[in-house]
Amino acid sequence: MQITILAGGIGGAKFLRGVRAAYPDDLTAIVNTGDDVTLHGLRICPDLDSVMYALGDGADDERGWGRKGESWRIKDELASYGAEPSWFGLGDLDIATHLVRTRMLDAGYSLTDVTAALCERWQPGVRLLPMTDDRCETHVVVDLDGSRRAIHFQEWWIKHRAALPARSFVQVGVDDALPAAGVLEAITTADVVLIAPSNPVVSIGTILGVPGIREAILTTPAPVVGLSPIVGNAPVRGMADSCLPAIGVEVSAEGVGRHYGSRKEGGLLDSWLIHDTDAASVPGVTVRAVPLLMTDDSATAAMVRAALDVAR
Ligand code: FO1
Repeated sequence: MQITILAGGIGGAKFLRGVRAAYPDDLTAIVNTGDDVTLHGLRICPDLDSVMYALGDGADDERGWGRKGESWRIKDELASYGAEPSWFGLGDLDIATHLVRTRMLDAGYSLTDVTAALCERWQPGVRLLPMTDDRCETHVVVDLDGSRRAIHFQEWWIKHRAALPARSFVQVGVDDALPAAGVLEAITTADVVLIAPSNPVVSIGTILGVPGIREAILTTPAPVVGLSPIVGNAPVRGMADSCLPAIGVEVSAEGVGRHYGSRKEGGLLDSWLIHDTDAASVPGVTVRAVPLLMTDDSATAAMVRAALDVAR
């Protein structure tokens, strides 16, 4: 069963562990790279790393990102030098990943090739594809110190804890970005396409902003099933509730489902899974209420089986 999954970072990583538990062969994840950032001369790809570490059993599940058994000696040393930014959590073990990635990128390898090389070690059991090999970093337009400006997503999310109201989101460079090799094919040749319960704006929305990807979703013969990242009126984790208002979408399973829209009307979805305590009507989309809390891999696997079931 060839399954292609659009995924972001923390939620996407948990979801992919469930997909792998339920259907271990022939999985391809198209991962958001809008969170990517260059800091201290290192190229950092948070969502690709969260997914790679989680599937490779190297992730700190509590923290949600970075490595288990991590230490922060280099981060502390950088702070002692006053080397900004000090707000970004650079772990010692994580730095090795960024050093290998940065060196390979500088040598001319694509992010796709770099990711494949890093996965040689981690053996995630899922093919990880960046949505694009081109830089398109999400920036957030905020009012700060009396002026309106665009700051990098990581600065908004980490330094400001997403507390500055987001006026809009801009993926700098996305209009010139090309889908990475294999991305469009993974969507159009899949048996099923799943949209992970990731942030609909800065993760899924960013992936869909890469020219060609939305069209591939619209035209693929595979059924497209989304899973709601919102339970009740709040995201299970992360900051979707700080993002959705910026694009005028209600923070609810129905709001996000309608935002994604039905493929019959040029949208993304054939089916939409919502949590069993929620209700939603999405014109042109089959809605199914099932338990959507990814409490462990078997709970997530059950969600995935429900998604495949509704896809049939
Ligand atoms: N998230 C934080 O809230 N604080 C951090 O200091 C932080 C550092 C960090 C370092 C590497 C990495 O791969 C992810 C990191 N994240 C951190 C998560 C990062 O902000 C991601 O973009 C989130 O997962 C949102 O997608």
